[in-house]
Amino acid sequence: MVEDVADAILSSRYFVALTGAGVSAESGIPTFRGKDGLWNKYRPEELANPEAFAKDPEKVWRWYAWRMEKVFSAEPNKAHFAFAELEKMGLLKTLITQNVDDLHERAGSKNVLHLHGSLRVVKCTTCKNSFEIENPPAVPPLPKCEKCGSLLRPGVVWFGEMLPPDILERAFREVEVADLIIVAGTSAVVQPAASLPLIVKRHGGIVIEINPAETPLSSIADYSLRGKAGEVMEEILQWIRKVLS
Ligand code: BV8
Ligand code: ZN
Repeated sequence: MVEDVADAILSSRYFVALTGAGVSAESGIPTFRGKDGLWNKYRPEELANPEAFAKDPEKVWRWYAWRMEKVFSAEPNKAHFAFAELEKMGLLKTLITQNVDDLHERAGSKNVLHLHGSLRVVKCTTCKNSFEIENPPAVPPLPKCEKCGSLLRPGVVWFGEMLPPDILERAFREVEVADLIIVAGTSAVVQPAASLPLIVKRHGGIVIEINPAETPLSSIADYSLRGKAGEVMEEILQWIRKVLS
């Protein structure tokens, strides 16, 4: 199966990837819906949405500062490095991620589309001020905008919020032209991200899923590799290196 996937990648014309929290799991970052997932301890409705933030900004900020700490001190894993290597080889054209960590970039990926924003970005709730951070803010006190004094918020897309239109538009254009997509580490339940692989499928492209568990995507995937992204991506990369050597 892995060699078939490697062959499919080598004969693809336009190969893209969609990743989710599962590709950062082997870096020690908790996923959302897994057994030890974030949503088991907290309810997303309570934290990752504008109403929760308006109701209790300090509670939401403390949760994000904790996640930032985890992400900023984590290291990319073999999955991140494999995607970066496939891009360097000129095989992977674009990496579309739902993740808000920067592990793909830190592994060397250049062409990354963040559908749900990034924990590295903090933005003002009132003016256009938005900037990257090195370290999580110490909360309390609530972080305030230097320009206008309003409350700052994490630069991520919350439930019920629009995805950045330019990024979403580019992601749709990518899957329109893709003839192969690897979907790794996502439970494929969050919209509109989960609809991207269906577009590749609809126009006859190949869908490859990498996930230890079944997902709603499994039934339409051409290949479902039941395993950890770090291990499976490493195997695929080894096959490709062997064929190219
Ligand atoms: C929008 C950022 C509307 C914040 C996130 C009913 C039906 C359909 C849709 C909806 C509905 N009700 C509401 C909606 C819309 C909603 C939605 O899709 N809800 C779902 C849950 C039903 N979507 C939205 O609200 C989006 N906005 O629709 O706007 C709109 C339209 C017009 C005008 C105005 C508004 C916004 C969605 C973005 C929300 N923000 N995160 C933050 O991170 O705090 S979503 C959150 O879930 C994360 O970003 C994450 O990226 C995303 C998806 O999760 P996954 O990445 O898949 O992670 P998960 O834990 O679920 O799964 C991990 C997988 O990895 C598992 O399958 C596991 O088996 C696997 N795994 C584990 N270990 C490994 C592994 N795989 C490989 N290797 C391993 N080692
Ligand atoms: Zn401001």
